This record gives sequence, structure tokens and C-alpha cells, in this order.
Amino acid sequence: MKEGISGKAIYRKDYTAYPWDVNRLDLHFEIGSETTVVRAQMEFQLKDGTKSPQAIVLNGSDLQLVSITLNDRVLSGEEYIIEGETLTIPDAPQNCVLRTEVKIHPASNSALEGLYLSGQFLLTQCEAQGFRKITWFPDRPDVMTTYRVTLEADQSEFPVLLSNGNLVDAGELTGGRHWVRWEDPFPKPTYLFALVAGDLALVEDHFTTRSGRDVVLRIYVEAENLDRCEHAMESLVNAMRWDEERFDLEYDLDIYHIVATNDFNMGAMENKSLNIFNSKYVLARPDTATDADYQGIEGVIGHEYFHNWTGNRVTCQDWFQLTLKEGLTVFRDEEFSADMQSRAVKRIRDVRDLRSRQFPEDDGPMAHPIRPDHYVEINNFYTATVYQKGATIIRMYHTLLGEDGFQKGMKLYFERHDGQAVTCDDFLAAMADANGVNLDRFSLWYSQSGTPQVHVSDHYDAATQRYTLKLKQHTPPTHEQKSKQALVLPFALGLLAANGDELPLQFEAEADAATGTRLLIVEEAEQEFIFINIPEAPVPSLFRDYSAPVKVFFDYSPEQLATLIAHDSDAFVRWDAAQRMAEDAILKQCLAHAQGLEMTLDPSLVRAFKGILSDQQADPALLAEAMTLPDEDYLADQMDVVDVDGIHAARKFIKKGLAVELVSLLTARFAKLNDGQPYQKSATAMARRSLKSICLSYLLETSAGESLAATQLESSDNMTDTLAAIKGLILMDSPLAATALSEFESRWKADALVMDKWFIMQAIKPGRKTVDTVRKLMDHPAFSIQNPNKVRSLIGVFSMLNPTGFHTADGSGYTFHADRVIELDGLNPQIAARMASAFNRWKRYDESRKALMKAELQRIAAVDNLSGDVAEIVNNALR
Ligand code: 0A1
Ligand code: ZN
Repeated sequence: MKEGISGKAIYRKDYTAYPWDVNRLDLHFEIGSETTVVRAQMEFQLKDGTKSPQAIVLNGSDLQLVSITLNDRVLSGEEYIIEGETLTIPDAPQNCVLRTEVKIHPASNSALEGLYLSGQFLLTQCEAQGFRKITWFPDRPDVMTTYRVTLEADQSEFPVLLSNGNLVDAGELTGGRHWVRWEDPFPKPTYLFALVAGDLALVEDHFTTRSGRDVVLRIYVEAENLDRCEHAMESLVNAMRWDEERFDLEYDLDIYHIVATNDFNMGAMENKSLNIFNSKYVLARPDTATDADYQGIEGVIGHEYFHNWTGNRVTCQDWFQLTLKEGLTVFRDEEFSADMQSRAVKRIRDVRDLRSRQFPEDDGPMAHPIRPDHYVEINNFYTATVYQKGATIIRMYHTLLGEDGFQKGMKLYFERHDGQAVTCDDFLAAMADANGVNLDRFSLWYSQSGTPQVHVSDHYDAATQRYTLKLKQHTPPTHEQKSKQALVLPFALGLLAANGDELPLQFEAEADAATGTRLLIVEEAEQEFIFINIPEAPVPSLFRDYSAPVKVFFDYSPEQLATLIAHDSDAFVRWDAAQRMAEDAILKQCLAHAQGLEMTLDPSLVRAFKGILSDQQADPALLAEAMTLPDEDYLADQMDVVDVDGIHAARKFIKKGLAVELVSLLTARFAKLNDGQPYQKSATAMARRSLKSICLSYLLETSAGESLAATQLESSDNMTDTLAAIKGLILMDSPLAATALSEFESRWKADALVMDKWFIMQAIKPGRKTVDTVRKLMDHPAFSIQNPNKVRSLIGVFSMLNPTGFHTADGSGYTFHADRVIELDGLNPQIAARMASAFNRWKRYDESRKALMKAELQRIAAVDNLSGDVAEIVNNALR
């Protein structure tokens, strides 16, 4: 029975091993867009020690069964049972060969799972459970087998036929048809299977591995995109080299293929040797892609490549273990990007992302541990918790064990588990055993949900020169887990003197003091650290480099924050202190606004931002991060009852106030960065553009901004500068905005990825009128509700990144959005469910908005035949 349809949860504790080994899978596809015929032959062998007879249970969904034979004998309808998504052959011989033939219909597959059509070509998406839409098979990650895949198709319509592994044979057939055969020597689970068929062009390069093997690298795209693959290819080569150098891991096949598609539910997919990518993470040219796009491509190309070891060679026993491959692989891609670009900037962006996307999950109706205990629809668990929080937990192993210890653990993990489907416990055991440490307490991070809060207080005793730091940790209950325990927290600490000097740290029992960051471990609910020989009351620099994914509370004075911003040795702490200061200021004004009081600008904030802006030594990208005010949703998370309009007004007030106060510095800095040099892709050039953009965004709050933006737009030779200018004009309501948008549209109307940006710029505009704009834009020829990128750009951005638009008091944003969720549910349940989660935190708003959102959730929940995907989200939200 389809888990989603039945709405029944499945539980991690109910895991049982599959009783059969499948020794080989032979697949034959007669490719056609309307109908594809799939013949499968699989060899079953009862696992050693399993009692016989056993049933063979296969998974399938939307398959038209043509025939089924067991050991060459056609099975009659009485010899197997099809029920929901399973086919059961009650008692099968210990060794048997099963053959099936099914028909599937790619062109009418709008869910983009299984085999589907994108433009003119066909492709597959099998994670997590898409393979069952292709043929009957045990569709679970712990059943691994070797695949031989034969693809047969019309030669002119489908000249390129790809699958995993090596091309072993090919030939022509009569009637303009041809065939190719692929064999993948590495046993793999179904979710890593892929095929692509169509008329695609390619870019080719080579990589010589450390041991001297030549690997052919190919990126397949639609012909008009051939000039946009260079950066992806360069990123791939860098990723391959980096994994050898940093992780001692070499690529294992002679071919590595990447295919880009415009129609994809997620970012990309790590299918063995045949990655499939959302074109957003492949295609880039300076005039079409922003610096953030370039960085995103590098990160995602790295991510999918790194999965070859962490995911493919060692995979997950069951889907509850998803973070085993995802948390680890995100950690690896974060480290890769950090090594390629600026480590500090990367860390800050990752923390910002964790706070803005994962913390709300922990605080909402879908809260779950990084290793969930149950789910209804696994597709709903590809979350920031499993991915980003999962990565911070891997990062904590790294912090605790150090790079050498961590790599020792990785080595043992591969020694023990290469070729297996394993669990998070296996990973932890490898880390512990390789380092001779006990990580039992640490394992709680896998099973406990919620964001821990750490309340820090201090006391300085001038007479004894002793400084006491007291930490209390507490994790608020989450909807599914009421009581929480203390976690192991790596606590990286420094102490600063008022002049910014780093104070040496010495515990009572120690003979010497150590200068620099000290890594301490917090593992009790309350813990105290006493330092001696501290000459003055210090400023504590807490959780440097964000050493644990917690919310830290400490009552910093503005002077202390200013000391950290100006002097701390840790870039994360400097940034975080600036964020705190800005957050405090905005929330204070928000309160004033609510009470009908005049808003004011705190001079200490102006001084701090002046310091940041005047820093000519620091990396401009870091300064840009420090000057970026916390976003409205993050600020909303800090309030008990969200004041949508108050936050917007207060944030705008602060930004404008800073801009007015600092206008001459901003103008000078902007002018210096705006040096008229032609576009460059280097990290340095990107860093300069990021600071330039943020300076412009402040200047747009003053009368100086409009003409600067207009000039930048005129002379821009790259998408980063172009977008910064147009977005600025839109936000300030400039009369130039409309022309800028229409010129942009006429230049790029045929370009899907660039048009996404055009939709985003309009969907993100604050205010109650935007819902009407968004509704109208749905009729634009470049929009399609069937295309996930378009849905995310227009509907996703409106509902999740535009608080004053979505939460318009009359509820029109909610009604519009609920209509879209319902419309999408019939087409693509995965995307519909993602969109539905925009309502997840409805209980945090005022009574009127709460009632409006609840009514929309109820309206969605009442839809006939609602998918399990959406049902799980809305039922949880309503519970
Ligand atoms: N494993 C991929 C993400 C992914 C997951 C599910 C998909 O379809 C439902 C597609 C991609 C990754 O981590 O990159
Ligand atoms: Zn992944």
C-alpha cells in the first residue's frame, strides 16, 4: 500500500532485513516517450541462514504488468498477489530467476519521479522510491545488486542513450533504431539507478587520478547551453582532486557523466557515474549567472561527486539513515567550498542558512531528529535537519577528534563498510573505534530533535583574578518529543581584554596558561569553568566557529559586542556579534513601533557599522556578511507573536538610518569597489562584488542610490551587478524599475534559468500588492506550474521569502497559496508538499492571521485524494 495514500507511518524500529540476495539485474528498455517497455530479469537467492520457504516481495507503482515468469514458467494470476505498491510471490524456490515485462508512460509523468520527459529527452529520478515506477523490484536501499542495462530506441529521436557504469556494447537495428548496453560493476541500490535518452550535446574533459587512471568527464546539455558548462567542469575537476588530497579518496570508474535538466524536483542526484542535475547547478555564464550561482554550482557539483564514496560505495541501510550519507556529504561539500573560497565566509553563510532554515523546522510541526524515528512519506524528510543539521553533527566529530582523528575514522569506516548498506551507528562506531574514544553520549545527537539553548552567565572576581563561566543547556520540547537530555557540546572559547587582546586561559589545576581558542566539552545540564590569573573582567568569545549548533544567550553590553566585532580572532564571532547588535536594535524598534512610539537609531550600532565599513584590511566578503542585516524571518523567529509589519518597518528604519549616517563612507567604499574592471570569476572579484552590492543596497535607502543603480545597470557586464541594480530599483519603488524589468524580460525571455530570476525579483517585493503581481505572472509564457524551478521562483519565493506579501492581513496571500498547493498536488506531490510547508508555523502569528491560515490548511486537508506527501505536512501542521 502506498505509504502516502494510506497515511500510515512506518517506524525505524520495525526494520527487518530483506531475506533475499538479488545477484544480478538485467534491464531492457524499449524507449518511447508515450510508452516505454521495461523487461527485467533478476536472480534471487535466499540469504544464508534464512528459513525457507520465503515470499518474494517486490515494489511497483503505476506499472502496467504485461507478463511475469518464475524460472521460465509464466505465473498465473493466482500465483502472485498485487496489493497497493507490492507484488508478493508467496513461496518461491531458494534460487530462482524472475522475469517481468511492464509498460510505463513517461510523457504523462508530471511527478518527476521514475522515468519522465524533460523538453525533448527522457530521464529518471529514483531516490528515494522512484525505481518502483520503472519496474517491479525490491525498492529499498539495502538490496544492492549489479546492473546490466540495454537501451533500445529510435536513433534520430534518441541518439544519446546513457545509464550507469561502462558502455560495453552497442549496435544498430532495422527501422532506424539502435541499442546500447551499459554495465555497472559496482553493486548498487535502486535509488542510484539512472537512464537518460535523447538528443543532447556534450562537453568533454579528462581527469587523471592519483594512481594514473584516465577518467572521461562529460557534461550533457541541450545544444544551446554548450557555452555554459565551463565552470561546472572546472568544479568537477577541482572536486576530484580535492577528494584525493583531503580525504584520500579516488574515483573508481573510467567515466563520469553529468546531465542537466530544467525539470527537476531537487538540486541534483548522485546516480552512480551518471549524475543528473537541475540545470541551475550546471549552467553558468557571467552574463546569465550570479556569483551566488557560481558558488552554488561548485558546491553541488562537489556534493554529488563526494557521494560516490559517502552514499554510493557505502550507502544507507534504510531511509531513516538518510543523514548518514547526506549529513556527511554536506559536511564534505562545505569543507570543499571552504578550501576553494574563503573558509570564514563559507562558515558564516552555512550558519546563517542553518539558523534560517533548520531552526524553524525544529520549532515547527515537522520537527524531527537528524535520524527520524518514523515517517509517512520519505520525500518529506529531505530536510534542512537531515542535511544541514546533520552536517553540523559531522562537523562536531571533526571538532572533537581533529582532522587526523576524523580521517582515521573515515578510513576505518570505509575499511569496514565499503560495498555495504549501513547505519548511523556504524559510522559512530568507526569514529569511536579508530580513535579509541567512547562516543556513546554523543550519539544522542542522532535521536534528539530540537535546538538546544545555552544560557551563559559569568562572574569576575577582581580580588582573586578568577573568572567563572557558567553554562546551562536546555532543549525546549518539540511536538514529537517532550523530554530532552543534555547533549555533548564542543565549546570553543576565547576571552578578550577590553582593548581586544586575547587573554591566556588557565584552569586552576594547570601549571601554564594557553593562549588562543580553547576547546572545552560541555556535557551536563549545568557546567562551570573557572579560569585563574585573569587580569581584568574579560569579554567572552563563545562557541567560536560555531562549534555546536545551539542558540547562545549571553547578556552582552553594547561595548562588549563592539569589542568582539572589532577585535575577535574568530571571524564567525565577529560576524555573530554584529548580527546580535543589529538584531537587538531592530527588535527594540519593532517594540517601539508596536507601542506607537517614535523609532530611534542607537549610536553604538552606527559606530559598530562604521567600524566595519572602514575596515580596509578584512576580506570584503566578510564585511558584506557583517553588514547584511538579519532577515525578516529570522527576526520573526525571535518573537513570541510575530509582528510581520513591525519587523519590516523596524528593519527598514534601521537600514535607512545606518545608510543616512554612513552615506559618505558608503559612497566612497562603493566608488572604490566600482572600479570599472571587466568581470572576473576569481574569489577576490566575487568578494568585491558582494561588498559593492551591499553598499549599493544601503545607498538605495538614500537619495544617492537611484542614479548609482541606474548607472550600474547600464554598464554591467555580469549578472551579479545587473541583479543588484534591478532589485534595488524595485525595492525602492523607483520609476526606473518597470523599464529595467521589461528590458530584462525581452532580453532573456527564452532563457529558463534567467527568467527564474525575473520571477523572483517580482515575487519578493514586500507589500500587499505582490500577491496580485504573482497571480498575473502565472499567466506569463515563461511560467509553468509543471516546472519545479518556476514554482519555487514565483510561488515558493512569495510564500517563504516575502513575509509582508504572504502574510497580508486580509489573507489573500494565504488563499492564493493554498489554491496553488491544491493545484500542484494533482501534478507533483513532492513539490506541493514543499509549498504546503509555508503554512507550518501558523501558530506563531496573531489571532486573525492564525485563523486565516488554519482555514486554508483545513481546506487543503479536505481535498479528495490528497497525496500522502501533502497530507503528512498539513495534518501535522493542524495537529
Ligand atoms: N540525494 C540528492 C538529493 C535528492 C533527493 C531526492 C530526489 O528526488 C526525490 C532528488 C535528489 C542529493 O543529496 O543531492
Ligand atoms: Zn546529497
